[in-house]
Amino acid sequence: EVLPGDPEVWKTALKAEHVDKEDTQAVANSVVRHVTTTLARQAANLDDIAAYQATALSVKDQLLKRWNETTTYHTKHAPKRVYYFSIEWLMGRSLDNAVLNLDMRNTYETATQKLGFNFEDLLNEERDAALGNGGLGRLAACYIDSMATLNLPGWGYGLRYSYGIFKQLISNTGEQLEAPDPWLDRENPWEIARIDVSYPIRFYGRVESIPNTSRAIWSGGTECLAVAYDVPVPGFATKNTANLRLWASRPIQGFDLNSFNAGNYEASVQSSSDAENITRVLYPNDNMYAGKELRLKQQYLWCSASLQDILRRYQKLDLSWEQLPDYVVIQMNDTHPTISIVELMRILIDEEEVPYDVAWKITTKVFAYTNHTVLPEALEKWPLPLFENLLPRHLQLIYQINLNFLNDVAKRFPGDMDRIRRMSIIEEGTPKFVRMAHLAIVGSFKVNGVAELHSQLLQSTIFRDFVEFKGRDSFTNVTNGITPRRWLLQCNPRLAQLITDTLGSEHWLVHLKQIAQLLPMADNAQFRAAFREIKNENKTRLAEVLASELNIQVDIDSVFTCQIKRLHEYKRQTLNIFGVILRYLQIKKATPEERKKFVKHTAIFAGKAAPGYYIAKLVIRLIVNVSKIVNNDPDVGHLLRVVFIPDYSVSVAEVLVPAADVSVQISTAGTEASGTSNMKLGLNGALLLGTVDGANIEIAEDVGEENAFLFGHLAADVDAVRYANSYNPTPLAERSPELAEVFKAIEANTFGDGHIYEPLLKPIYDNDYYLVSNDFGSYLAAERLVDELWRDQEEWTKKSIRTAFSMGDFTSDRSIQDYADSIWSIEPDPVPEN
Ligand code: OX2
Repeated sequence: EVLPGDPEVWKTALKAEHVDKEDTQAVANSVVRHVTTTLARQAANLDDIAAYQATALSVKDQLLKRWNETTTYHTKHAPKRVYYFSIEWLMGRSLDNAVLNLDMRNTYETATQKLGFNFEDLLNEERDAALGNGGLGRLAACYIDSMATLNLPGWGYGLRYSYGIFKQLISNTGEQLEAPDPWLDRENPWEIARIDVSYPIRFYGRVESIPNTSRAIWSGGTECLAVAYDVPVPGFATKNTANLRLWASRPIQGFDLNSFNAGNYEASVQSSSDAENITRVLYPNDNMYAGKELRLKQQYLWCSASLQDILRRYQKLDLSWEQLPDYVVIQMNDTHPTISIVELMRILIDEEEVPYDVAWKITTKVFAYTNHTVLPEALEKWPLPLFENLLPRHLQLIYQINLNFLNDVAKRFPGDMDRIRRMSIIEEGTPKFVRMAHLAIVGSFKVNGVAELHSQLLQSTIFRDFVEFKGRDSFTNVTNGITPRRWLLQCNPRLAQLITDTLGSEHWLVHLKQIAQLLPMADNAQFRAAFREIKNENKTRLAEVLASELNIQVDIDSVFTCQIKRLHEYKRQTLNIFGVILRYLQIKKATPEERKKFVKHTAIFAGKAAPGYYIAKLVIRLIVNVSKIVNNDPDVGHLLRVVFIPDYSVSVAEVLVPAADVSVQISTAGTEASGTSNMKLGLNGALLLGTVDGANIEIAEDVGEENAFLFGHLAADVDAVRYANSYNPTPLAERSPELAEVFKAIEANTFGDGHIYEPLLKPIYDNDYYLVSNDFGSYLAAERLVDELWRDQEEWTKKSIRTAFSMGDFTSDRSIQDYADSIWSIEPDPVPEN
């Protein structure tokens, strides 16, 4: 490398910057340097917040060195790269994860201790980066961790929302209230603002076609800037550091000087605050399409900026556009980034003067699309008038893409008008709609689902026509995974240590399959005792939090059942809480002698409801009000506790996951595409209580069905039951006498005014779309098996050990390797260690 100025001075300076992994003093020096200079604070008035910030900044220095080396190396080497486009990145906290991945946790712990701080306390000062709703956003976070760890050249692209997912408060009456999440208020030590990396983004305006070409000029409308913020993401035990580039919207000019000079101050700043508003807040819907113009603006700003960035990088290689797919692959996390297919066409055709057919060939070799849901209410389709107004040139291109596509369909299936209508990217009607999933499939070379069953369902139901047209090879499955660094090493350090000690090395953290070697330990009484002791310690830690934060006393000898996920009808928190109510009624009815036979239960719930999702909010209300009655009923004693933990987040999950005995995964079969809390909980030894749905199926296969509690109707039977429920409903008491008893208790005001819950109960009486009543009986039977097994703690622990050590396939490293091999065709390209 050529160094400007005096190379010796450079070299000495760079060397002085080096911090040895084990050098506690050097780490302390770097923390103190940030205290005194970056933060301008003194030792005397240093609180935990500032100490956390200085520590984080010091760790970021380490990350940036590796980040620089990685980017320099990749720039020189120019490998094919993958770009993961996700509108959500649910990263959680970074400090603990970073020091673990850097192998500097001990050094930082000791250094901060010597400076007078408790490292755990500092970790708790960090605010979660909660730029996501649930599984989809957390998946992206696990995936970038694995991309970095596997030394794959890849970047993530997303949006830097000023406000992440809302903070959930629970009122006295059990209602969810939403408060903003101003996570950037304290400054974010993990990002670097790249004010020099920004791109103009246009909205609205008009289009003029250039005669005798396929080109057009898009002008007018309004413009703003997308500015890059980079978040370095370290791999585990490698120098390789990935980049997560998040865009923030900014006005192109500070304010409108003409209005300002004319004395119209409000108008002069209006357009500037309009621009800033685009990336102001994350849309708080999970698995639910809302159709708001601002959301489409977010999507376009993010996609256009990311593509401009990628193409600028590519152009430095000085190659032809035809070679783009040899250097660039873009994975679309759901349909949210689908507009980037059209944006790449626009840039190639209108700006780079590439002929239409050539541009289409290039584009369709660059994009791949991951679908995460078959739920109709989650599929994005933009009202055409809204779309045309905001992105007029893109709509023209979509018409052209659709025309060519439907011509090809017509050639393959002559006269099949119904098929053409079904497959069209434009849905007819008033208004018309743009179907983003269809556009995503037409513009991608590969489409995948996120678990075996889900991928099969995609191919046999909503995308069936497309499989018939494009061929089976264009469709595949990549089962989701989770990073074992955060979801075992970080959240359950004692279990991680036990594994490392027993295996004799840490390799399992990057080759998770190796934990299967520990399966025979299930039959070792001493190991079981150690394993159980760790689980109990994790339960104790959770119990302390519940006592101090919620004033609820739980018995750590009870079964901790955990259902921790977004509130959604298809996820059926209802089944769980109705089961709890039935248990409560049974305890009430029992004699003191009979009560002794009950297995003690602690039912733990956590999760947010979309602010506009009335039924989901009502379920929270029911859970909270049931918990108030049950937890304070002297008849219940220690037999039952119900806990709703407010404001679920990644960092809350890190406390819950290691403490769970039972993983509650009870969606209606065929509705949960994969699920990922099932993987986190399983890896930490929770037994699966679940339906035959999503990744539950593959988990049960791997852990062995004898170690899991499966129940409920199968996906293949759901439609028929649903049909019977709505067209020929039998009375609830016939479908499920137990559920009828539960409903009666609710209606009799056992948990406060029963009237309130009518909108929740009525649909179950009337047509029960999600099969709650049809699955209740087998759910209760599965719970009885749970209770029976719990009575034999040695047997339970055996199954728990077998569960944990059979989860080797559910690491995101395996998922990412699958993507790299079967979709991206990219190779590891590790930054050389010096
Ligand atoms: C979620 C799915 O509901 C969940 O099953 C899956 O595990 C997760 O994505 C990651 O693949 N929004 N969130 C999801 O799908 C959509 C749409």
